[in-house]
Amino acid sequence: MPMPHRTFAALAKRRLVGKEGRERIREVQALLAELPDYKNGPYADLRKTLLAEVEDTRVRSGALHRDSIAVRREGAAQIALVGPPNVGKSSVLQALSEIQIKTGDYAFTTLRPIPALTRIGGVLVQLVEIPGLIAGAAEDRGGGRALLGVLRSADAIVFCARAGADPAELAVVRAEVAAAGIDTPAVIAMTRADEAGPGARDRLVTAFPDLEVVPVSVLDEASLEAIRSTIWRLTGLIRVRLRSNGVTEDEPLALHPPATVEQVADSVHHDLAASFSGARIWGASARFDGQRVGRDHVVEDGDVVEILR
Ligand SMILES: Nc1nc2c(ncn2[C@@H]2O[C@H](COP(=O)(O)OP(=O)(O)OP(=O)(O)O)[C@@H](O)[C@H]2O)c(=O)[nH]1
Ligand SMILES: [Mg+2]
Repeated sequence: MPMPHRTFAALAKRRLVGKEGRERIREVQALLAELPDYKNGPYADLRKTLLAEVEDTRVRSGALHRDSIAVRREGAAQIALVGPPNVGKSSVLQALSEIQIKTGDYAFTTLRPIPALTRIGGVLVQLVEIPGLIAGAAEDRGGGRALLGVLRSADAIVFCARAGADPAELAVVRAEVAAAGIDTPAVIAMTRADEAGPGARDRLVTAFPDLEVVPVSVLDEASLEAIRSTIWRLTGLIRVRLRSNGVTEDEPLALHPPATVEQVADSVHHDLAASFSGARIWGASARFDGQRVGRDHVVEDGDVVEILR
């Protein structure tokens, strides 16, 4: 039985006293998450009031207006970390990158999408934590629409589910993502895997048979390496390295397959793509080392390409 709506309203009021800005929005979001999910009646009205409160607070504080939620794209691909509160999204983001962010053992530590760059096999990939997607997000509950807007531009999603948690928690989030019409490639990271009891992974596999489940613990470097490879596969990109004067560059180029030698040249410089005469190839797409190919030759992951001027 949920508590009577008047009691909830009084409690909400009490919890918001003296809070402003981020702190107030965090409290409102927590209240929204606790609010029974009635579509009509006093609880629905209360939800409207609370949602208006989020808007008002954002306008008042100026710091959290809609635009500030946007994430500038960087790197070769953008991968979103999405999941229920407190599953360890920020911790994974932090472990995979070099940024310092707030983590906490309570829900809604993160209020806005947080981007971080990570290098995978020499290529920069942008990870973005999407916080606070709760039931009703697709109808803008908890500011969900703006968050889903950020998610929409991601190339792939890593759904995060805490090891041992009820898979239904992630199912709620996934349903909101689906309701928003977002259907990008995805996997599930089973977070806090060091705390996993027996059968934790199997329960997730059973609940989400269509998605790969990868256990991750920020305390286990090998599991972080595994999620890195999984993320790379999710991007769908291939890596090629350039060679000139007999020297192969360390930093690979990332390309969307199928990619031709012309596209390789173009990603170096548009002028080069217009003027080059062909290429030499080493790697999977070459019949032999240093094979001479034309501009339409299709490269493969791991190839080394020497553009001939
Ligand atoms: N044992 C263990 N604890 C973890 C791991 N990852 C995160 N935690 C803990 O889980 C709690 C939540 O971590 P956060 O990274 O803040 O989780 P979040 O999903 O970003 O949370 P919100 O932003 O509030 O939604 C913190 O107390 C972390 O220390 C892990 O791999 N193992
Ligand atoms: Mg967080």
